[in-house]
Amino acid sequence: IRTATNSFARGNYARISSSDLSFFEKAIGKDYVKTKEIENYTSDWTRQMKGSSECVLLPSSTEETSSIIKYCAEKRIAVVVQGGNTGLVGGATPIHDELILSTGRIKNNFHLEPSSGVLTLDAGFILADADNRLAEHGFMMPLDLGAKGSCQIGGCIAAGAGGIRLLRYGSLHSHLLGCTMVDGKGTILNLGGRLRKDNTSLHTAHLAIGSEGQLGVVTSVTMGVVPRPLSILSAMLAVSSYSDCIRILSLARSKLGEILSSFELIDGETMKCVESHLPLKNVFQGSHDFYLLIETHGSNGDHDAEKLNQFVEEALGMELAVDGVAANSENERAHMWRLREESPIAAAKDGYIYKFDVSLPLEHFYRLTEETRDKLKGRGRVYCYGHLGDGNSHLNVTTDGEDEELKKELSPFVYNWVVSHGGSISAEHGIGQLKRDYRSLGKSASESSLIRSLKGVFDPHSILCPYKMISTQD
Ligand code: S2G
Ligand code: ZN
Repeated sequence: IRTATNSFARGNYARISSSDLSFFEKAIGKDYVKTKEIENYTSDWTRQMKGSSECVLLPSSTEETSSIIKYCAEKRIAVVVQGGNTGLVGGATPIHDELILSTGRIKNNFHLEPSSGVLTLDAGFILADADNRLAEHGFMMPLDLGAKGSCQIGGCIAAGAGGIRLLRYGSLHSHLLGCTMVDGKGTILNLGGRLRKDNTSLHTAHLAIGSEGQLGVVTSVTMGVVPRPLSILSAMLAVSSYSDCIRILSLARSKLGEILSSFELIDGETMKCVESHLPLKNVFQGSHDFYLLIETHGSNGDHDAEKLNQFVEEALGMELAVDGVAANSENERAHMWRLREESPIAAAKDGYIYKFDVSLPLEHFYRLTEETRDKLKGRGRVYCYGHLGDGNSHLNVTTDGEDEELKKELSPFVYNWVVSHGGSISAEHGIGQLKRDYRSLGKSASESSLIRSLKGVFDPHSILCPYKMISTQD
């Protein structure tokens, strides 16, 4: 088994001096050069990853971002780019004392073309705020994730976020049309455009998706947004075996068809963890081995409700589900989603957490959880929730305190297991710092070399987000 060799030794980057600070203050204003009370920027939300940055910059525009990056390139100052800092792999968390450049203030421009449903917005817009503004015009953001209240659209693009609507609306690649990015030299790149169809060159804007700040700072995004569904319905099923969950997924695809929007799994251990750490109650009596949360998006509430109820009845009638309930109100629907979207919060309250986000062929999806439980034999608690419809498992392990031994064994075990079963070591969360040592697993040497060359083109001095997804050193 390949084990991790966390080589995060500090590179020979400049240390920030007082003259640097005065340059930044002149460039963006003294109030936006923060050197005090910056803990929320220097560590991730689980407080398990933390850097020693001395300074956070909050530029308000592409141009201010460009002047900062130009200066940092000349001075060889390392920069970590940060949006809402909701990431799960420490991609936006400094390793050493990298300067933090936050896009949180870049939110001046928000322009929707109602006829075409094309939206151009600055990177700092929070996903939920953008979605609320679209609602007034009958549109909706094509992605939704648990962190919607604090993640920023620029960060969603840079992280290649997936979320709970991907099954229905596709990945960000289905929606991104263009973006503005400041590269590692400070050059402002306007990539792509506003057209839904423009096949005249390389689709360069798509390099921004999942780039994790390695190529540049995304400061503006142009994307297609989707009609807000007139009817959004949810149901939950209690299921006693994983194989029945898969059968129910096939039933959902055939019976719900075009209105199927989400198909999420919460396993029995996770539901118990949710009930024990959060003021949330299961929707079913007693505990079951699996819970499925299904959502439909459609344009006719009666039609959709009939289809969804029929689907629930059939799943029960075919004895694939042992219990089932359709939400009868917005509150009931919201409660069902809280059980799923707050599973990560419950797991994080359960102890020191080792988080995974893997894609697996459906036949192996839950086997990984079972084999991890067998391997740990009670040394840790194992939870599984995720986007079953996308084959995306969020395996989480917790221990009462940080267990160095377990930490050394667990990632190599999980990632080698996943790759040997035809999966990906990161379905949607990215590589960041947490998975840095496994980033080449499953990648061809030619592709890894191309990626390093691209990094060299965009960031020749390797000042952007060093020590993480792409490193020209090794
Ligand atoms: C999810 C986000 C949080 C986590 O819940 O779908 O992508 O813990 C995750 O993995
Ligand atoms: Zn997820």
